[in-house]
Amino acid sequence: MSQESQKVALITGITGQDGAYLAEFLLKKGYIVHGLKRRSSLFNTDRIDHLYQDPHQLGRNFVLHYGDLTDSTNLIRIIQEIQPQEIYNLAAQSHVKVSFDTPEYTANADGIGTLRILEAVRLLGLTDKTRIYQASTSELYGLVQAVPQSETTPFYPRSPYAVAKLYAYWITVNYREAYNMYACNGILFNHESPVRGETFVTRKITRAAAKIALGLQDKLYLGNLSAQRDWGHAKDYVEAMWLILQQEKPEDFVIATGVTTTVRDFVRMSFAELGVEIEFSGKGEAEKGVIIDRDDERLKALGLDPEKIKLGQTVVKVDPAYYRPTEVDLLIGDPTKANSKLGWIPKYNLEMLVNEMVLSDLKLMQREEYLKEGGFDILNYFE
Ligand code: NDP
Ligand code: GDR
Repeated sequence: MSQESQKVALITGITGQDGAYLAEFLLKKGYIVHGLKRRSSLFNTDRIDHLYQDPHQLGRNFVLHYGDLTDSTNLIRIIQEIQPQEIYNLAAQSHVKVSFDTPEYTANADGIGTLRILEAVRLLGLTDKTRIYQASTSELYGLVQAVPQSETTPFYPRSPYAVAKLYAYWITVNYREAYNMYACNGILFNHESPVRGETFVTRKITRAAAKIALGLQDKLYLGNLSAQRDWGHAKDYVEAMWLILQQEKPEDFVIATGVTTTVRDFVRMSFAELGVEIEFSGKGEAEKGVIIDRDDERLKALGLDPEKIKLGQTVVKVDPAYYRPTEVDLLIGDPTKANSKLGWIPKYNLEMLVNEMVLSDLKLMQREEYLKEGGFDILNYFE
């Protein structure tokens, strides 16, 4: 394909979970992919290092630019330079709990950041050329109004993150209506993967399950075990983002699996994947998860030592520090519109997701154990 006939996309948040999967997806489709990354004191490109191309190479189709959603002039310059046909605005301070600690920054990056992208496209006269995808979220539904949640369910945000995303949602709709822009919201429910950020609950659980099975960690401390989430796989969800920008008319879509699960059950499923059975007892802050059975064959097949799994050991406890001042109790999405209009059907179910995440973290932790045994403890760098 000649470079002139290749489509050009800009992904903000390219170093994040979704940015990495989307970049890979678009490159496979033959796009030239530009990504916005923040400067940081350590490398922050782990998730996209496999896509890296030497800047001295001619005809590159993967290019990174330093930038930030809080910096309008930088965004205007980059968009002017690359003239993208598609912009995927995925950059955000995306942690709900952290948004209670950094509400102003979250509003700036997640709310006004979206406005900056829309304005850049408008000011540069690209409204007919550039299509915009906005990473909206099921957190918009917040306090349960109705289930399952669809494109017509009223919003009731419950965190500074969700309130910032509410602004982003509506400013996207407004620019679409006011300036006839092709700008759409994907209202995505939780989606996870082996490269999910380590402080989101699924990854926190799969990492801890692997460490506990290896004897590298004692306990996992969690917050609200009864929260229910509609969890899908990021790989399926980035395909939906692309489909949303390929339609004749710009519209907003809910992307979800339609199945909801408690955090507690996600814990059970993750340990079960390793051959460890957990039972929960107690209520509220006193709830705990105890090992009640183990499958020695499964453990051995995974290279684990069954002797390290002690029946009766408490491995999960509640720490109220992880509670949120206002919680979102139940999310379950209705993806009917995406199924019928986009033809989007997820390939992964929750069992497949848990399996992939747990086995990937086990491999990672086995590497860590190996290094530790060899006398190299990465946590004790400076000693
Ligand atoms: P991540 O937290 O993994 O990635 C966020 C990305 O945004 C990172 O690349 C991060 O950079 C970047 N970023 C953060 N702040 C800024 C800023 N001020 N300027 C530029 N870049 C910034 O999130 P996900 O990949 O999981 O999610 C992608 C988007 O989708 C987010 O907007 C999120 O809110 C939204 N979303 C996610 C869902 C999910 O379940 N994953 C569900 C619904 C919506 P760095 O690597 O340097 O930190
Ligand atoms: P969420 O994801 O807030 O839904 O936002 P997260 O995984 O952080 O929490 C899910 C639920 O688990 C409960 N929980 C815990 N959460 C974390 N992080 N750590 C814990 O120890 C813990 N214990 C219980 C939470 O209270 C919550 O109910 C994610 C982000 O990706 C957002 O950017 C995105 O918009 C939404 O999903 C859809």
